[in-house]
Amino acid sequence: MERTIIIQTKDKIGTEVFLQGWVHSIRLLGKIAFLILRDRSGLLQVVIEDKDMLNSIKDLQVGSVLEISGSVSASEKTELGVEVLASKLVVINKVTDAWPVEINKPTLKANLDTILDNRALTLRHEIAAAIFRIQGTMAQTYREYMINEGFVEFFGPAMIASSSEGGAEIFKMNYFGKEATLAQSNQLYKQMMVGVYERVFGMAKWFRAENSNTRRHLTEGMQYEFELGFIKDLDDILVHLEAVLREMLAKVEEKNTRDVELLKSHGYSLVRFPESTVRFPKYKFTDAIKIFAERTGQDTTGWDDLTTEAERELCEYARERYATDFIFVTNYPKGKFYAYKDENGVFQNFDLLCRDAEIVSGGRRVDNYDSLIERIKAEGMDPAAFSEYLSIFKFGMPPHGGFGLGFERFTMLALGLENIREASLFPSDTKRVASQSLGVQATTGADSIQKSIKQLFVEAGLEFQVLKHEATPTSEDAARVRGLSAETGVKALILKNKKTGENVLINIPAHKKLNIKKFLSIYEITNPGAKVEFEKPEVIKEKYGLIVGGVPPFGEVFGIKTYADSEVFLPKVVAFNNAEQTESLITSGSALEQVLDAVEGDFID
Ligand code: AMO
Repeated sequence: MERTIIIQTKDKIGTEVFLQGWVHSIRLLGKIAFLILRDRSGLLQVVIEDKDMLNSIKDLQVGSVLEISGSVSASEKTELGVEVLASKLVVINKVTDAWPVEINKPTLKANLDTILDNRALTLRHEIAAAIFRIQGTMAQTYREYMINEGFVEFFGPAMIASSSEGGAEIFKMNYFGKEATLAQSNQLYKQMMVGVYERVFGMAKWFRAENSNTRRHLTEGMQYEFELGFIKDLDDILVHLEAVLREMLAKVEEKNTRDVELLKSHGYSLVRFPESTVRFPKYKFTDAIKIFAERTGQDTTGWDDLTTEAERELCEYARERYATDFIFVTNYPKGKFYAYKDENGVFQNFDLLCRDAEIVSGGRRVDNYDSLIERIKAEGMDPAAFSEYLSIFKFGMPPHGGFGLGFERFTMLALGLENIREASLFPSDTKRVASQSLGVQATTGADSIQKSIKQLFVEAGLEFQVLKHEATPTSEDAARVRGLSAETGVKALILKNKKTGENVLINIPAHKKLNIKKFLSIYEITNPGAKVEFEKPEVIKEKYGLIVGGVPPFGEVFGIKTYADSEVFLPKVVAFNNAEQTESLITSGSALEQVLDAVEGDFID
């Protein structure tokens, strides 16, 4: 029998259907079970009454892949208006492992770190799935708009010889013994392509060694590139930008109705445009900072860029005055080396701010060979490294300009997401590559951990002493051989989250007892409903190369989230076993507080 997609069952009441999908949930009620099946089109209730079938599903976990045959009947109790009574059920792939997070609940009850650590699985949650379906619509609409307007799509290189944006945020790589870089954007290439097609667009990867750990920075992303030849002024660019953004959101509302409703029902809200006949508000930089100064009383003298706070405030202003989430700021006092200055020395560049941050940069470009050489030199760069780019200006470049739209930034702000990482499938940032934590490459093995911890103190210029001694399996032993009082000791305990298997490390004063309830009250904020137990010594040995009694307080060094009771930092002298039972590091409480990356709280009786 041909497969029926879940959404089609609505039109097949009274007939037999053959379904394929994943177990979304199972409710076993003795002689009857309600199994919710998920496929690409939605969820369906399957009723199971047959004894053997009930037996075969009783220990099935969420995500198991099934084939079900059955008859469709109308049902007032289900959202779809139908349900299926199963006559045959085949388990194609059975899930037996416990899920690290519950993906079948309306909200994913896990913190962002856990969500990203398990990205391939958490993407299956309906909210994440909705976000990226919407992104797909945005991408398709961008492409369609550009093609309809006579732009040609181009695919620029991601590995390039020199910088494309200037600045220091460049990933360099060893390229067969020579140096190459990962493109910060397709800037130079889109300009080159204007010489070929006049109007071009691209959807390109960029890479930036941006050491900013914020809710809006990534190190890898996509930019919607756009470049237009024979422009008169900035407005030739802005009209397209405004129109394509409106079109992208309009198509999302039209094609992704269910996804948008789902997001709205979870408190997300779509970005607000001005009335269809009204242009986006636009302010020159000098006027924008005046508005900021007036609204906040802050002194903006000497500013050549907007601060994060100013961007937020200007967006607030746009909302109050124009009832829109967008505002252009033009003519910044500084520009990149390719940014055009008019005859009055004013940069013809702009940023588009949305909700509280910049989502697009753009402007007219320098099109004169000699001025460009000067500008490149002024940035401390060597024009020889730009020879191919520069060649186009000797062979006929029209007045031109364009923009780069940060795709993840736009998705985040257009949908009202909290964090840019939610708008990137497999985000890379200062701590992750393709969503995988660099913590998995954390130091392991007592020797390396020990050295890394000493290094932390050395780098911070803090004093410490190292004491070699007999093995000290307990904190009492440790205090005795150190010749210090028990109050000076720091006890590092490794716990395990029973549901996710994640380890956490808690530091408490050696003479005190851990109060798990108090710890959970903090831990539960980011891990709702979590239960914890002490990790087994053999697991600690295997995972981190550490023996209990030698575990140091620095969990982050070996990739474990770390907590510390505030009392451990109080004593003038503190001591802890540094990765071995036979070595102690002695320092002061305040020095420890400076170098220990830990969540502080009250975790003791
Ligand atoms: P710019 O460097 O301003 O301009 O980048 C354009 C847009 O890309 C996004 N973006 C980022 N998003 C997340 N994390 C980052 N680290 C990050 N860096 C940039 C932002 C930003 O507005 N070549 C020019 C564009 C042009 O003039 O055509 C450029 O790259 O949304």
